[in-house]
Amino acid sequence: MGKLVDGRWTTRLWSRSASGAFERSASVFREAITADGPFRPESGRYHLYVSYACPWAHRTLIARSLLGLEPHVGVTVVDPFMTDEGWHFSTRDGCDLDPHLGARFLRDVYLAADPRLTSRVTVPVLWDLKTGRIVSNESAEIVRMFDRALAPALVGGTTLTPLALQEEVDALTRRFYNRVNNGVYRCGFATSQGAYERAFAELFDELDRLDRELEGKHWLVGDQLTDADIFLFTTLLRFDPVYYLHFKCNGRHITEYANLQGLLERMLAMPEVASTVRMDHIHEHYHRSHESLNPHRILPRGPLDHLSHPMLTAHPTPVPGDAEPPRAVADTTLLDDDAIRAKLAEVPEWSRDGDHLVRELSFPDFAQAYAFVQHVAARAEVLNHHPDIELGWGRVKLAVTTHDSGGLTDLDFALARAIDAA
Ligand SMILES: N[C@@H](CCC(=O)N[C@@H](CS)C(=O)NCC(=O)O)C(=O)O
Repeated sequence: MGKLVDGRWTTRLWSRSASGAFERSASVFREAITADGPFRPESGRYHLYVSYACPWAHRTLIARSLLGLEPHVGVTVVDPFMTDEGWHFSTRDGCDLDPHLGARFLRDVYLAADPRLTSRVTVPVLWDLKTGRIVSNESAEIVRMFDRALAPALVGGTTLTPLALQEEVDALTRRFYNRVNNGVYRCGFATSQGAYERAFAELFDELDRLDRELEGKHWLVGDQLTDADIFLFTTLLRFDPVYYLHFKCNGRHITEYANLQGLLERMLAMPEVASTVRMDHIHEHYHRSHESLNPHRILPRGPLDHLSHPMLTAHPTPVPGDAEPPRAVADTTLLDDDAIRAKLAEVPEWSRDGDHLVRELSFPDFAQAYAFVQHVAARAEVLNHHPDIELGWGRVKLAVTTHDSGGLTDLDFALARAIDAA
């Protein structure tokens, strides 16, 4: 797994905590959509980058779906296999190419927001097409701003967490966050027996308690579905097929908890929720991406084959990004062919930097830099070979990077020439 350090992608091994406990880093983008701005509620202005595999990103997909925000917020789904390059875009089933920045990797979206960023590159990301900034990469806060600001302005009607229940919901989700949602990761990524035992005990204490508290009730707080149910659901869903084995959470299955299993089934019975579930992405992501836990990337078979679970086959899983993607703020017509040629002529040569051919261009504003990137991405599409593109506020860095261990190939030079001839 890698991260960005001062704008550069690095995959060196990170030091472990002295106790062997898994420590999750805090999300760095923490702004919000609010009626008085600067991120105002507007249809088509915001875009979610998610993985179907990720329980945190899944929260935002469910909120978007339940609140009726699909026509207003576009979605791009990354490939479930997170490699050493981090999350990437692909055309595999259920995945999307990046429609806005033409990025190859999710890290390029982060770098477009801040070229000198130091951060992990996580999903979900709420991207603002208007300013080219990341509003937030913190799932709980994205769900809350959808519920409090975006849906009331654009849809009306449904509320996930009514104000009267907010305090209770927040206290409960805070209580089970570290013990359950993050608790499964604390079990899975512990690097000492003691840290694992502590995480394991807290996880099952909390699951026992939640199961008791759900006795005779449909929902965790009040008599309606709230954020609390969504936040618990995305962990429950992954528990038996993945966490039980892969993260060593083998105290009990969720199917052994009558009330937790009831909540899981109640949520899956809602078409708005079932349509956000891709068990194949979940299964693949965890078992293939965590090399330290499963070095040979073997996908475990059963006995619980959740890929054909009856609850899910009853609800086919359409791609929630089916809604027409919102138009980007920058329009390619902002730069015509002459302008593109003039721009390339400003820095006429590619410079060679190890295994890269590099070209850095500056622009008066983000919109023009963005339009240029779209143009180049369209050229690259024709060649089915993509340059690395770093998009900054008024800056674009193109790098043609070889994927051949023998160094730059004819294909790389052809791509550079094709961009020149754009
Ligand atoms: N605090 C974040 C956590 C998001 C998160 O950790 N996402 C994981 C996927 S499940 C990720 O993208 N990990 C990549 C990494 O840490 O490098 C949130 O709740 O939104």
